[in-house]
Amino acid sequence: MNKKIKNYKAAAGGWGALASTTRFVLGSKKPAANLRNLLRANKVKGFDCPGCAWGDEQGKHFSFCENGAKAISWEATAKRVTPDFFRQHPVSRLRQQSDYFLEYQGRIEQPMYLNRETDHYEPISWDDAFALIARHLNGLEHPDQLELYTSGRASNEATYLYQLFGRTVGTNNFPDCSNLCHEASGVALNRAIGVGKGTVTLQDFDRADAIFAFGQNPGTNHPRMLHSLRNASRRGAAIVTFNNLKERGLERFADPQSPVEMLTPKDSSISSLYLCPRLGGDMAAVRGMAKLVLEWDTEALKRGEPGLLDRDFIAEHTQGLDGYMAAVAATSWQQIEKQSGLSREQIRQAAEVYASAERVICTWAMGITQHKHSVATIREIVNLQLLRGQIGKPGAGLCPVRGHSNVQGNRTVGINEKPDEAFLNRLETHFGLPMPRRSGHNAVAAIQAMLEGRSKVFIALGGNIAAAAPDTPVTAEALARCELTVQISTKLNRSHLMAGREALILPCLGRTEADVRASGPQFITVEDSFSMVHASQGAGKPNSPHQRSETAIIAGMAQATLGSKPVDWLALADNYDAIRDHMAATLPGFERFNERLQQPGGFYLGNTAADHDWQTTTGKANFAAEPLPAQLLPAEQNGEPVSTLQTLRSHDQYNTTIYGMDDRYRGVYGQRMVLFMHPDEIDRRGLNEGDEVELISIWQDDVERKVSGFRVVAYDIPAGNVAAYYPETNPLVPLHSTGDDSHTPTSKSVAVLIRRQQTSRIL
Ligand SMILES: Nc1nc2c(c(=O)[nH]1)N[C@H]1C(S)=C(S)[C@@H](COP(=O)(O)OP(=O)(O)OC[C@H]3O[C@@H](n4cnc5c(=O)[nH]c(N)nc54)[C@H](O)[C@@H]3O)O[C@H]1N2
Ligand SMILES: Nc1nc2c(c(=O)[nH]1)N[C@H]1C(S)=C(S)[C@@H](COP(=O)(O)OP(=O)(O)OC[C@H]3O[C@@H](n4cnc5c(=O)[nH]c(N)nc54)[C@H](O)[C@@H]3O)O[C@H]1N2
Ligand SMILES: [Mo]
Repeated sequence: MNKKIKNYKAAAGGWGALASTTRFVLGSKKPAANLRNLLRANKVKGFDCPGCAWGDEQGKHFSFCENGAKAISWEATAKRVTPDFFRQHPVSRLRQQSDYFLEYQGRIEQPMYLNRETDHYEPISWDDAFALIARHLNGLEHPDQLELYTSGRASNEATYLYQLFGRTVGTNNFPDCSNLCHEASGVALNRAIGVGKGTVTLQDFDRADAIFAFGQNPGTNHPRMLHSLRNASRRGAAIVTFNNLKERGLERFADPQSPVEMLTPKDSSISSLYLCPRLGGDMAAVRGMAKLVLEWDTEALKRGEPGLLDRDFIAEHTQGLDGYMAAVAATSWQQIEKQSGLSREQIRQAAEVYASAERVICTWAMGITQHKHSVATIREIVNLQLLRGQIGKPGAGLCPVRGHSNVQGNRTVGINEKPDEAFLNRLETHFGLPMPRRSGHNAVAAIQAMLEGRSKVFIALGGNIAAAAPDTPVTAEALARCELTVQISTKLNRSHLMAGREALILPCLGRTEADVRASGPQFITVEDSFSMVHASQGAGKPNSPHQRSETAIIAGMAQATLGSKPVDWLALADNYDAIRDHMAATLPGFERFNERLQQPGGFYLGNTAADHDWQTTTGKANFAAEPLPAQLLPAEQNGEPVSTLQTLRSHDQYNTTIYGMDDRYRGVYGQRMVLFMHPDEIDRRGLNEGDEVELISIWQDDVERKVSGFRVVAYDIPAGNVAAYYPETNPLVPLHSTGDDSHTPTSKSVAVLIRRQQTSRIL
């Protein structure tokens, strides 16, 4: 593979994206079928793109993007991982292969059981696999010894059945990928506005005067968002970006689906103001904006002009403004500038845009949610929006941009380790069974419980926890200590190799494939970042007749373990309408579910905060009055400089799935083991571009966390901050370095020492 670093000059999207899409479709071994598939993505009668959770613009000609095309082509491959493959490759040898190699082998064809004596996975029948699971579950001393992990691609129907299965067994242990992702958004928004979701719809982007995008890389991770941003910027709306790095997609974009933009040299610039705060500096930056807005408000009032605050909104809908104003007054400019890494002048420019806009949307993703003070940072963004009543009016609001395509839906239908009382009561009444009341485990707590032997069986509905979770060797040890690990998966991954004493891989259908059950072809439903619930139906021919739908697999496990308590599980798996009837009876907002799905484009679940119905403890929207963190990470340890590392995604990956070795927009080709660093910092450390370094993270324990073989790349990033790809850097993230109240690993602020690689000479 040709490794190189070469500045990418074009806009995001454009011909580069079209060329890359074509390459992926042609390389998928099923080009004709995949082209048909792409044309069905995100259409009213098609499937929901498994790429991301951005909403669909109805009526658009094509509704996929380059990275959606990769996700679709990657899933719909003709390649298979057969029993023969496993006969040829012992597990210990597979462990030495890269994540790219593992997933590249294709779709898992049959259920497989790990034989520890031979170190090989061997085929097992579905019935025997379900019986093995039932034997383990029925042998547990306590239901809380079971962990049920979910990754956010699974459907509403599958996850609803999954939570009912877990709760009937008797546990609320539902660790899920969102614990590693947007948990802080849910916690902060619930406390502030009484609902853990974004308040805007896709149409609001057409009406906003200003959009503030914090800590996210839409060019790679939600490319369809660029269409909304591009349209907004063309209308003259201001787009203000806060990003630790200069990301191409936030600078310039050419729409690969627009003939005019493709054929003329004109591409759209996206951000009218682009600020690069230090990692974790956003709370300080937003505090600075609020400080100016409050100051300008006072001055305006003194001059006898109308103030800047929306006083009617504040009086009617909020509480806690005085406390917040005191917290702002107590925060000095010196502290704001130091922590944000931005000057007062830069913050003033952002505040001016904010203060002069009638309608403002704030969006954010992992650059905000994966820090120690993420909940406080999101509360600060809400504070700012409350000052001018920017919630619950057209063109304004809060928009956490979700990750996995159905992660929001999973939460809505009951994947929650701390379910609310009302939901449990409804389940009890409807199913006539007591539901467990003990709080369950989130992802970090589940790993700790497995490590200590308190949890014994781990079942995963998708995902790849071995690679996605922090502290890789610790997570591997936790899985190894389980009596049984079960992975319901499409493709081979690291988690299959980091298995428990007994282990199963259960191969499932993907979103793009036809799912035909006894009552005929089935569809499933998903919810996007804008609370739109809609149907999704695949049409592709399944890759193997042995694979089953996720719903059928869950029903099989449940029936073997529980019999028909409290439902005939197998009958539900034969007709998903019947599952939706149970959902309609137990989930608020899902009344007449089957009927409402007939509407083209699905239906809106609603958002109480957008209706100014504040379901908080105070019955109002709450200002938070927290001080800024006393300090972020230290700048040195024992005289050695310490950098703050963010772990992020390249353009050619989907979380732990590596599609290729390029990160086109950042100019990286043929490699992933790179460390982005400011040129001055490279000099100061006596390094050169291209040098190999090792990274050692600093944490309160004595464990050495180290990764090596990273090449230094000069990049436009604040000095003292560095960036490298996930999951290669996950061994550096300490399991217990988590966000306050969110318990999310601090993957965007890891304290690291950077040392020139010690090359061992073997003579
Ligand atoms: N193609 C593709 N699409 C995806 C995914 C994928 O892996 N590939 N993953 C999906 C999932 S699960 C998720 S959660 C989303 C993730 O979407 P993103 O949140 O965009 O993902 P990251 O790559 O982690 O990028 C973090 C961004 O925040 C910036 N950043 C980091 N720390 C800070 C900070 O402290 N302050 C500020 N202001 N900026 C900061 C980084 O420079 C980077 O641009 O994407 C989803 N969509
Ligand atoms: N250091 C660091 N760590 C991180 C992050 C970070 O930014 N930095 N980001 C975190 C975030 S935001 C997230 S969301 C997590 C992601 O964590 P996960 O959701 O656990 O991981 P994925 O890589 O998305 O899972 C990929 C696997 O899912 C399976 N799969 C794919 N499609 C399907 C399907 O349709 N059904 C089923 N059953 N299985 C399927 C395939 O076998 C594939 O190998 O990682 C987190 N970890
Ligand atoms: Mo995520």
